[in-house]
Amino acid sequence: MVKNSKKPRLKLMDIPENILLDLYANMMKTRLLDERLRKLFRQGRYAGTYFSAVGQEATTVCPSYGLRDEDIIAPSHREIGASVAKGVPLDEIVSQVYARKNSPDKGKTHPCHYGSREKGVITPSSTLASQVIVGTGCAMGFKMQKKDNVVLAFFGEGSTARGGWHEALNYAGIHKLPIVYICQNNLWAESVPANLSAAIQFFSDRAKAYGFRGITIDGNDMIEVYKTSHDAIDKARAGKGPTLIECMTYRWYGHSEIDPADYRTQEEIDEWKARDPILGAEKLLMEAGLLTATKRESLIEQIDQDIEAAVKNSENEQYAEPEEAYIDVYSEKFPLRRDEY
Ligand SMILES: Cc1ncc(C[n+]2csc(CCOP(=O)(O)OP(=O)(O)O)c2C)c(N)n1
Repeated sequence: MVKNSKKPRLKLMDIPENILLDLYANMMKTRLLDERLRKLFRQGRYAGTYFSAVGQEATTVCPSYGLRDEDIIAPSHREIGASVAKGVPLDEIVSQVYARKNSPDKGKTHPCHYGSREKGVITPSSTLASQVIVGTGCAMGFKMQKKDNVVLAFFGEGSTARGGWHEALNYAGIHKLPIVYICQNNLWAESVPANLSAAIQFFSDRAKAYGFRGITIDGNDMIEVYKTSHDAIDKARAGKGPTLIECMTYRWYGHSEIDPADYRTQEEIDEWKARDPILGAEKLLMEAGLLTATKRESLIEQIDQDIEAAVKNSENEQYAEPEEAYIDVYSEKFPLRRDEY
């Protein structure tokens, strides 16, 4: 299933100890937050629905970790881990889900459309792959401004069937833009299996048509995702153009909390749960003597406390006034002239 996998050649110790532990801590924080937000939805504590990414933590946390604030993330709806690893405060993440006034979008869009101007995360729109187009535009902006910043654009395999997705990658290939495209192939686009989204086995093969490298990796392997994505980020930063990385992974729950996901078999779910990215990382770190059961427990305790504080703060916040719906929607300065960059 996993093509071009570099797994046997990767060594744990190629990555500094503090980074390994930070990656693990960010994955754990993402998991605990995600599970908590699922429960809160089921308790009726906020409206809409919730798109869980439990099971997919390595594919979002590892590429996003260590980016600069000025680098940009263009997420879709299943990238809570990208916001966590880019350093968006928990209060902002939770209040986005609760649609409260203190949320970066002030409650304009629906749960899981995380954004942050300060941390360089574009608030996604509901139209699939639209963030890939906007992200590609940002990469063109960096190139025009001669900045060595990069963009990470995230999407599911189902989104690669959209026309705009292809136009964006074609454009990035032609102009060798500083962007890394990360496909979270979780085998399903709502109830549509991957083989009904494309007639090819590897979605990374799509990069060939646009003149840059595509690679398929084990998206549940923290080390493999970190190494592959950061090699691609370094390449993009050095002006050597884009890369498409297909991460094979799996969402443990339904498309959203209102989906019972009865189109999947229990065997498939069990097989992927056994490949839990967090358990895999724990095993590696414990074997290397970097993590102990006690350290793990105190990490979980601290994260749980921080999550509870963020939930409490969001629940105490107000909703925005209806008139505020128009604020932050239109630019006051438009068009931006070249000499204003
Ligand atoms: C253009 C468009 N078509 C359909 C939808 C409804 N929709 C939202 S998420 C989704 C599935 C997306 O699948 P994929 O891109 O594989 O991402 P995943 O949900 O698996 O993470 C669909 C069909 C939409 N938001 N936009």
